[in-house]
Amino acid sequence: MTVTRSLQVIEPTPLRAEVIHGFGRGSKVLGFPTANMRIRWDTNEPSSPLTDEESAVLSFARDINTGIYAAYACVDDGPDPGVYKVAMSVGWNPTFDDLKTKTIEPWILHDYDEDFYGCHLRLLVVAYIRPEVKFNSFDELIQEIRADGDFCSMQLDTPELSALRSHSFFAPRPALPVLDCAAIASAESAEDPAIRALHGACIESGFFVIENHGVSNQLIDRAFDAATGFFSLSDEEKAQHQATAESGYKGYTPVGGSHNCSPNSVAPERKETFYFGGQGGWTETVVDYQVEGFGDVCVEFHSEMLKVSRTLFKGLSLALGCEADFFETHAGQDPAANVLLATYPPVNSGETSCGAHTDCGFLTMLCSNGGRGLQVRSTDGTWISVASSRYKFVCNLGDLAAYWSNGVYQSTPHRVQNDSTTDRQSWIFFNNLDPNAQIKPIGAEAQELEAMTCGEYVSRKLQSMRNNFKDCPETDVKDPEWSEVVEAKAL
Ligand code: ADP
Ligand code: RBF
Ligand code: MG
Repeated sequence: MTVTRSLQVIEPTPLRAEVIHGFGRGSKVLGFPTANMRIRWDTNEPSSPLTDEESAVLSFARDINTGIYAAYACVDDGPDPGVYKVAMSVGWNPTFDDLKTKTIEPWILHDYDEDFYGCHLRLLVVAYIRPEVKFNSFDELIQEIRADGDFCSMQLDTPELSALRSHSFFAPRPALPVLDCAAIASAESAEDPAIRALHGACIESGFFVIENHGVSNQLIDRAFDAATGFFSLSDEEKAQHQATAESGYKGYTPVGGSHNCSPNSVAPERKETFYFGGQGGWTETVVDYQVEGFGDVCVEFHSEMLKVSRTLFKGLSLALGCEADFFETHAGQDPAANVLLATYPPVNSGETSCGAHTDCGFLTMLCSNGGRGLQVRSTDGTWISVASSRYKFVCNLGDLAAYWSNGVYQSTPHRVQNDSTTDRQSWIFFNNLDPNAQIKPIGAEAQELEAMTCGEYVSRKLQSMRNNFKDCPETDVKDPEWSEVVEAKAL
């Protein structure tokens, strides 16, 4: 089969859609993973009205000539912020005669460290290359796709096309600051650039991302595999370890079974959780259930995250103008450190994954398997959709940290809304300091503030949530009108 390619430049066409699972043909093994884009073919009986973006993708899939195209792409909510070159197919994939729907399949000419199912892909289609062909062998198909990659790569580097990388479609969007945890660990003063960056982030929103935290990729991968195994057990199996008030809410809670995070969530928030941990060097083994290694992973994850939180305590002590061991000495010896392992299934219309709230504790660190969901409120009331990478942690300060800092640092409202079509899974680590330690707000006159322990402070709000927000007005974080969600740049 002879295949010829020629460049036919088209009007640059922006498309944005969720990355969904394709045919699982192991194309990664063949060397060209394709980020299949979600096309809403369900317009006769739509599950929800099509957005403008969804309509644009549907029209493109319907109307454009099938064939191979060149494009640029960037992943909105995912692990890597770059704009990269793409070779893509639009059509019926005739080599596989079992496929009955058209697909849009971009092969991004870049190596990503992790998958990004559930994220949104931004694609600017810029040129047509060749028609699609039915090949007689997979070897032939693979060879031609490779050649398409080379051809597109070369063409997309020409000045004419390359200028489109700065198309407004790829304009920078808000992003959380990314901090180097190793630099925080080795810093010795408030003037160190790593500490200044931490200070700036805590004043601004209390939200930041850390990399170089020392938790191995391998442990993180094991954690997500074990969690998937755990949540796939039958309801009966999981219910054997149901969380109760007597268990200190430790254990398993099904969808609909836990408290809401916001008084404004009308329906039970759509999340399924497993909660574990305790004070200080918590080493109690979680029952392995039928999932091999689940208990070990829980213990290891807890202990590794505890170390990282101690590094951040040191950074926060310096940033607030104290001795490096301030938090460790006053309230970090035997901290209450718990982990909430959560799965957020895609929401149905009218549902929330987790309503808007501020965290009641000191420091939260989130390790999420990617996809969409976490949104942080910005000062103008819009919601910023935060990018996910399982190997970088999104950290935020809670109310207790804002209180210790005498209001200098922020505890910012955030929420989870999984409006993608795949589950979102998160390992969320909370370090709420030593429950018996007296809070000593830095820089405040002691007599101005109520004497209180960290434990009292945190449990007040937690109890209120568990009582359905009956008796605690300060937790009444008003969920503003559904304001616009601004898509953040990938991490
Ligand atoms: P599927 O059959 O589910 O589409 P693939 O083997 O085609 O599986 O792999 C696609 C997935 O691989 C994407 O959804 C994305 O998460 C991930 N991926 C990693 N690197 C790339 C890349 N360079 N281009 C496209 N997808 C990639
Ligand atoms: N499938 C075909 O059947 N015929 C093609 O000519 C063809 N060309 C492709 C070119 C590129 C650049 C890419 C990324 C894919 C192409 N495919 C083609 C689609 C391929 O069959 C599909 O991506 C894999 O089977 C994974 O689902
Ligand atoms: Mg694919």
